Amino acid sequence: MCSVEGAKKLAAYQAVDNHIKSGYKIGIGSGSTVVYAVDRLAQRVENENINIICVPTSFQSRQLILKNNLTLSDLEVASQLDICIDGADEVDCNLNLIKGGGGCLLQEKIVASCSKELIVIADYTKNSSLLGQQYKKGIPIEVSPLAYVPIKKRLEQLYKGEAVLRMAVNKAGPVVTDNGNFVLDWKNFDQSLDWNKVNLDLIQWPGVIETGLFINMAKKAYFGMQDGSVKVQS
Ligand code: ABF
Repeated sequence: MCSVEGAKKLAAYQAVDNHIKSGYKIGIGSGSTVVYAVDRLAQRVENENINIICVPTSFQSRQLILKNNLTLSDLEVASQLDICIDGADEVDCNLNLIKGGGGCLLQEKIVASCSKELIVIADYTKNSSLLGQQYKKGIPIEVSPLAYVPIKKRLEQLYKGEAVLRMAVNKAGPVVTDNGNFVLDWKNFDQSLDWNKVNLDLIQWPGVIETGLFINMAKKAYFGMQDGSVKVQS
């Protein structure tokens, strides 16, 4: 029986071993599963002497890259990446994703969109048949602080459910993203929504910076499973 933490490590190690080649420019996602991917990248740099360049998707992943002595870059220098390896909050059977539970959705989506392929690494709890069924904290939507109330009202009126302003753990104030924005977590929506349409609609609303709906972006997902195997979905 494999723990959730063990499952994250299995998925991350296998994805890095299967996909990363010397010379690659790599988008480094955020979250706890990515920590294992960076760990494996650092081992491979040390043991195999591979040469890689890493572009972070958040302050957290920038720190990870630096701490592991990997070569840090950015999209100004490396605007076309070979691959992006990132976690997710939920992955459906068509590889559509909910991301942004960690608040890094904007940079994650930008970096993924500059990559030839987005490879998802996750533990078995993230695997879902219908997007929106599994992840109970809601779909994250990054919004301008100016507009969080009108966007919340419009979202609830048009699409139902409840859009909750994400608060800091100590409740002293809202969570502020790496980009200076707020996050609305949208819950209890109608499960039968067409997520592609919803995403295309929301990103046009003034004040919506980005959504945590990653539709048709991922190429493959690696899930560490309870039995110690890795399930690969493409
Ligand atoms: C990032 O980290 C996010 O988009 C997602 O919210 C989260 C997944 O984290 P973990 O790997 O800790 O489950 O990838």
